Amino acid sequence: MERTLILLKPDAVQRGLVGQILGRFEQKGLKVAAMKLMQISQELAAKHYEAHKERKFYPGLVKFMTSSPVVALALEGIDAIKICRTLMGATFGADAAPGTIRGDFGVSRSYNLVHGSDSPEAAARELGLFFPEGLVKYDYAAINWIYDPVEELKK
Ligand code: 3AN
Repeated sequence: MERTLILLKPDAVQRGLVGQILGRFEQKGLKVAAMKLMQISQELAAKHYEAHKERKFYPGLVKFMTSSPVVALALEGIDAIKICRTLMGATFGADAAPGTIRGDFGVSRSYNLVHGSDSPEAAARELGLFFPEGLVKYDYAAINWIYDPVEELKK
């Protein structure tokens, strides 16, 4: 099982799209392994977007991400990182394909509704930043119907 950090950004929360966006991930078969509504501090935004520090859009990005609460999610599943990024769609709403979250809910280059880790290394780092307390351990009742227990869940 792979884990990924998903952020429902301030525009998703303020536009009342949290339920619909979370539903996209849930209905695909991803397990919610942690979830919280939170205000991102300047320090956390700086750590999270460290790789973009020198980019022209960085100050605006940090301002946006700290302007209003986000919903932070840890999602779990086989190939969770790739699956989440496919569900999210291309970075900018205007380019994102219909059927994807960004393609269906937005048009903006800056307000793009959702963040998803882009590699296992990034996921581990970002999950540590947003969930230093750890994730929530529980058995996911649907798991044996989301995956073939014989072919996909064998230990
Ligand atoms: P993605 O979120 O699809 O992985 P990245 O990693 O290229 O996109 O960019 C990180 C974040 O920086 C994006 N979520 C986006 O909000 C923001 N960003 C990237 N390019 C721009 C830009 N030209 N103008 C404004 N924001 C940008």
